[in-house]
Amino acid sequence: AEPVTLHIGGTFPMESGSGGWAGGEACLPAVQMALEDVNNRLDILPGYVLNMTNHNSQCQPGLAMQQLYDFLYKPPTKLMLLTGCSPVTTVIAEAAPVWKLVVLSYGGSSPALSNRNRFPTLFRTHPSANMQNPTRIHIMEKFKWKRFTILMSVEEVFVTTAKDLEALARKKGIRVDRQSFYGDPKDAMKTLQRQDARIIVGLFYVTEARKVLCQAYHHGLYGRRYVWFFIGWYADTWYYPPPEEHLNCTAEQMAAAAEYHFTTESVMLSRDNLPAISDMTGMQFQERLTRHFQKETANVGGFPEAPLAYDAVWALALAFNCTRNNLPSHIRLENFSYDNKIIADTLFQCVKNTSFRGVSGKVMFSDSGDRIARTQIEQMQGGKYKIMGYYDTTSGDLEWYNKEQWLNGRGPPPDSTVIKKH
Ligand code: ABU
Repeated sequence: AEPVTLHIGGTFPMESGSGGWAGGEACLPAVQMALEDVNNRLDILPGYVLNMTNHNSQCQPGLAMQQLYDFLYKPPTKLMLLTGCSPVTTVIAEAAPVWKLVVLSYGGSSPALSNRNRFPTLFRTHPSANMQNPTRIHIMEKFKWKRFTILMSVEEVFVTTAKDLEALARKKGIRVDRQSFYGDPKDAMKTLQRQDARIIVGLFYVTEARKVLCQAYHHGLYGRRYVWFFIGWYADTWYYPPPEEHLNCTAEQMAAAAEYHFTTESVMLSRDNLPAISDMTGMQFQERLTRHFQKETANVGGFPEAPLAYDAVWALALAFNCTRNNLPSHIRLENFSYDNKIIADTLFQCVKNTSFRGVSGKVMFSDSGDRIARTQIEQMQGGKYKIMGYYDTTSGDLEWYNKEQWLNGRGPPPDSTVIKKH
């Protein structure tokens, strides 16, 4: 007999008009690869084939809402939605329960998304940005910094991350100052200069990061007395100034300001030699995905997150499989409609109980639908990122390679002006 098609909807930010995350460039091919792999497997969803309708959300929530209505009101009925980028995931996951839809986010890092009351049917393979905060605090303590400043753009993803970081710092007796900006960081940078900020944690999307770095150069907020922490999922070459952004900085100035900054990011690719459920190791997945691109993968948007997108499809397929096996015999998965509570509840339970070895590592969701992951710390040395170590938030263990470098050649700079006693 002909296989039955199960439909899903997906939004991918292929580019980002408003300066958000353009991770669809690598995440869309990763999802398509996973759909192909799942459809070729005889032991998963036998008699069914998965099909995805997808839209380019441009990481813009307004556009994504329109696309959600498109998924809902244009047949066929979708059984689940895949989303990327926090602002888009937020609006879709807030609305989806009205249509009894489960949302699986491969690219939403906002800590706000962990709220089960606000997002009752959301799960994500992308770890929350809060996972970085214990790591940041651990590093502050390691280098004996008792004061730091958060510079952030006013987006819920960064505001909620900053709040959590501030609360953790307070518990450790570390003083935190906070500066926010919307679009243009110039005034905020002047304030940082006035406040004599030395250790600065930046929370913003990459377009804003370039503006910040250029302003850091012009305000002299870089070099031996300053340490910047940036988000680690930007492309490796993020600090090169693209001509269309008309930054008032040359490539050399940007590179000078970027030297010796640190980044933190969740580990998103399994280094395990054991193959994942797809029969590929993380490295094999990455090699296969790399063949899709004509250019250097360091410049492909969403390349680091692609394993999360690939694993999201496997999570979804396994959950459909589980739902099919757990439904009463008179109800079939393909009969799902946007008011079918039995199928929706069974599917929700199946996603909740997900547990498999993915190319991004072990895939499991906490009660709030979150992913648990280790953090990787890197430092830019000579224009290249070098791994400094790993932090395990669950155990509190820091694996540190003592490879950090400082411009003064001595050690970490102080967190404020040192007043000499005579
Ligand atoms: N690692 C990409 C996260 C993007 C976002 O949360 O919008």
